[in-house]
Parts: sequence; C-alpha cells; structure tokens
Amino acid sequence: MRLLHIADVHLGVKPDAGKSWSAKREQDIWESFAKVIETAGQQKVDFLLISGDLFHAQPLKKELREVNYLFGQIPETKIILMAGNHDYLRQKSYYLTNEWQENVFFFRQEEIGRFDFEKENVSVYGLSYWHREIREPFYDNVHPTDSGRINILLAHGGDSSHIPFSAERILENGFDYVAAGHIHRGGQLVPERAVMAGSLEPTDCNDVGPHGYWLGEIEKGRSRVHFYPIRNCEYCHEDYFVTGQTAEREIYGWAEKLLAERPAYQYFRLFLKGKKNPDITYDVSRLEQLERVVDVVQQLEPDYDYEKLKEEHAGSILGEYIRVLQNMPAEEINKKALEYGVNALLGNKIE
Ligand SMILES: [Mn+2]
Repeated sequence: MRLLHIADVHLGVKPDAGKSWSAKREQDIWESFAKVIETAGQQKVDFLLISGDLFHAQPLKKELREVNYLFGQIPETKIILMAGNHDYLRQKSYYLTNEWQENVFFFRQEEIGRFDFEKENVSVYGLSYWHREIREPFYDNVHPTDSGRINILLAHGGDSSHIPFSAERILENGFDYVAAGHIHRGGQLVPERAVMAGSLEPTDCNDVGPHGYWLGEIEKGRSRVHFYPIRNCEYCHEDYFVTGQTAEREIYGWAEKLLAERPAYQYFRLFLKGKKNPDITYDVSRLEQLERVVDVVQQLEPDYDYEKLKEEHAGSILGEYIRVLQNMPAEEINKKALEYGVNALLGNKIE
C-alpha cells in the first residue's frame, strides 16, 4: 500500500511577523497543504498520515471546514489524524464536534487506540494530545495485537516534555512503520521504517534546511520512503566575518550579492561574527529592510589594541589588568578573561 506522511503543518501560523512577506507565508502554508492533498489524489495513496500539529493553535470552525473540504477531494484516500501539542484537544475543541468526511479517522483519546482496515490489512495506532505537554513515554510500550497486519504507529513527540520515544524500541515491539511528527527538522529515524516527517514548511527562521512530505510503499516486512521538498520558503543562516576594518557598506554589499545569487525561495537570518573596532557600532536596520532578510544577529567581539590601551591607562586598574593578564599563559580562557575584563572596565556592553 502507498502512504503519504506529513506533520506539523501549523496552519494558521504567521511566520516572520512584521515582515512584508508574512501574510504571503501564512497563505503559502495553506497552499502547500492543499498541494499535498492534490498529490495524494494523483498518486493514489491509500493512507495520508498527519502526525499532529496540523494547526498552529486550537482550530477555528472555519479552518476545520476548509481542511474537511480538502479531505473530501480525495475520498479514495484514508486520512489518519491526531491533535498534537499545539492544537491539543480540550472539552470545547471544534475538533471534537466537527463532522468529518467518511475517509477521515481522527484519534480522540489521550490513550493509545487503533483503526483497522481489513481490505488493506493495515492497523494504525495512535492517540491525541489533551495537554500541552506529556512526559510519559506512551509509545515505547505499545505492542500491536495482530502481528499478521501491517502495523503503523502515528506518533507526535520525541523530546523530554512531548512523549519521549525510541523508534528502535517501537519497531522491536512489532511495529512495521513509525510515522512521527513534532520535531520540525525531519529525517529517517530508522532507515525506511521510522520517519520524523519534519514540518511541511518551516514555521520559524530557525527551521533551517529543506521541508516537505514523504511518500512511501509499505508492505509487510518491506518498506521504502522518499522525501519530497516543498520550496516556497527555505530559511538559511549565513555568516559574515567582520574585522576591525570592516565598513557597514561592505556588509550591505555582501548581503545584496547573497540575495541576488541565491534562489528566491530562500530567506535569511544573517550573523555578523568576528572582531569589530570597539569604537564603532553597526546599524543593521538598513540590512533588515532588505527583501528576504528576516533579521541580523550581531555576535561581535571588540578588537582592542591592548598595547595602546595599556600605555594610555598606565597606573590605573585597566592598565594593570591588561599587564597581569598578558603575563598569564596564552590560553583561550585567559584571552577571554582579558577581553571581558577590558570590556567591563571600559564600560562596553558584551553582545
Ligand atoms: Mn509539536
């Protein structure tokens, strides 16, 4: 049987708040989700697995209507759905009162349940979150009841406060495939048998690297999965190394060149690293106004001329401090102590 696996779509999220492209990104995430549904139909997948956090927060009635409409476009595909830690269930969730299409199978309980599909010989196990955090390792101790079936676990979590689990252990317990979500950087946890889908699109500029969906063929004792990127937006972190001589204009030129060279779907968090002249500060507001620059992080250390400082401040605490520290062994920790101490004594703030 064929499956398509996604997670952490975070419908409703507005990434890069305050940026000119923020509203477009919100809409793009909806469009990517619609494209996945279309792909599921075209590829005639038997199961669409959505491993939690389909919504960024508690879904609105209207949002559920949109999603349910899309689900109705692929009646031949069974859609297995759970609530994650972002859209977790509560008594008044519209999730619970929504009238799902016939091809939708929604886990309603915060304890392991299962859906059986006789024709495909498949069982899918899973649960929904009823809490923002779940620390119990619920998934590690689930044993499929019928080992003759293709047993799949739909999971959300993997860190210490969101159902920590071991994919190896789950597979040892008899599962054929683990379809996981929650960690936004995806990848195969166990080759061909356990996949962390990653978010369908990045939702935050720290979600670097590619994002997308997984298509697979799962049979009893044999499976193959492939990753398919969606390239509306990919966040990249790029470093510029500053020296004591660097002019602001140079940095700006570098950023403009970077933006011109790189594909239009890439968005950037820029880091300024290295040593700067302690007498100057860089105004990065012009950089942050460039299209596709999310923000600029300065991680700069002042480039002091210690000999000059020592001379100028001979006889004072500062001059004496430099003299003593320079006489200590040339280790990294002493260099840092020299720099931080001089910073403090000069009243400069450490960035
Ligand atoms: Mn999550």
